[in-house]
Amino acid sequence: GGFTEEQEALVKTSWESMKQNVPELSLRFFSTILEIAPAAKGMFSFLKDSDEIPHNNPRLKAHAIKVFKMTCEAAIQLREKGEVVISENTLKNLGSVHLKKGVIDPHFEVVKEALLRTIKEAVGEQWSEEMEKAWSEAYDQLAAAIKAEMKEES
Ligand code: HEM
Ligand code: ISQ
Repeated sequence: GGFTEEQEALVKTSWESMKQNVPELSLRFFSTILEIAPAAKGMFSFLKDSDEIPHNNPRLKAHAIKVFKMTCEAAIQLREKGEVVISENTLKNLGSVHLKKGVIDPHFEVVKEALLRTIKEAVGEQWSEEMEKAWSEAYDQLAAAIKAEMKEES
């Protein structure tokens, strides 16, 4: 079935409440990725010169938040157009960055799991199965677009 207005609203309202706390959210998200897949450490330049996750790295924060924002955008487009549309330049850049860093398909499941866990923790009692499903669907469609571009470029 299509992406409903209700699903779009679940994503939008949870993101609105989460974005009040961007620094903590981005750190939790990133830490959770590395918790699930410690081997992913080597891919991120934020960790180049240290073993610890930097607590105030503006690039880490910006990129982490972009994943949330883009997933939220994807939800809006899924409801409006029935598909995720990303500008050609953005998609080409995302494809080449992830390809160059050595990202492969199973990594996308890791990031998805980390995203969902971070949201669950952040929204507390607001969390529901419907909310999880809405974020999952939006993320899956966004990930599919990036993966397709990576295959195109490889
Ligand atoms: C970089 C988004 C999935 C690992 C980035 C950037 C964005 C982004 C916006 C910054 C690009 C730039 O520098 O111009 C996303 C989105 C994803 C996704 C929206 C899924 C829907 C993944 C996955 C992995 C990953 C599955 C693997 C664990 C990385 C790495 C970088 C990166 C290693 C480079 C960071 C650095 O500067 O060192 N991603 N990403 N991403 N992403 Fe992702
Ligand atoms: C880049 N791509 C996917 C997930 C991320 C999480 C934190 C920082 C950067 C990221």
